[in-house]
Amino acid sequence: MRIDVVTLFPELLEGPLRTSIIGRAVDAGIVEFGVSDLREHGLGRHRSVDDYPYGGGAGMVMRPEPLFAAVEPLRKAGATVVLMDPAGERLTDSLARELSAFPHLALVCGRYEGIDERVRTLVDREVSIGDYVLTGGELPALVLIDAVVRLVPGVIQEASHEGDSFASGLLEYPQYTRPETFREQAVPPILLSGHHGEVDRWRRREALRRTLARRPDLLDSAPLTDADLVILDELRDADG
Ligand code: JD8
Repeated sequence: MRIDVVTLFPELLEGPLRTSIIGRAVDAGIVEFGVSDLREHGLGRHRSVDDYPYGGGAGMVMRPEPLFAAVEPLRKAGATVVLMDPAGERLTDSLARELSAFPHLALVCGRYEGIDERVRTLVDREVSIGDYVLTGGELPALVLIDAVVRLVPGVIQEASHEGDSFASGLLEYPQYTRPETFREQAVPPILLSGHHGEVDRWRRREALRRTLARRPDLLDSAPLTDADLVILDELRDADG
């Protein structure tokens, strides 16, 4: 998979894309990144990329010409072009899975008060990472890359996506490692018992308990078995 990022701040992307699991996917040749500096397509002696908004108002708007100059060659190369934008479709695990199947993505990052509206004709999708205001599209692009790249075959142990909380539709069960007792808090004895069947049942119950307590909305769409429904009734009876 190839992912190009179009940005005024290439340095915001470089460290994260070289680090940890994403960096390893690059070293393994599974994903390839290109970071394109919009300033290189800026206009005039000052390489200008923004201008005042027609109709007035505060702040600056990104001009269309540099964005078209940076993105058109990526489109021609076959990229699916994604604009990071607060008005976009919300990034979910399901959208990340869909995007992980494309061979070539180009992520367009705006800054300032936003982009000239005509740039939307250049993009295939618009994606937002959530309802909070950020200063530009670079951190959203990194979030999207992180969510997508880990799903590309070979990047992480396949078995670990099956346990993904959003794959099961539930929150994660509690996890423990050594030591067995830390500051008077013991690891639940069932996890030390070696009874794998009982461990699995305990984990399912705890995932249901946590989801019921913290994200009951998820239970409406999670695939639940009859045994899960019995457990949920017990949990509701026990704690309200
Ligand atoms: C791109 C400029 C700054 C400042 C409106 C658009 C995504 N979930 C998300 N939150 N914020 C963004 C995002 C913000 C951006 C740009 C994405 C380009 N800004 C804001 C206030 C006024 N602009 C985002 N994806």
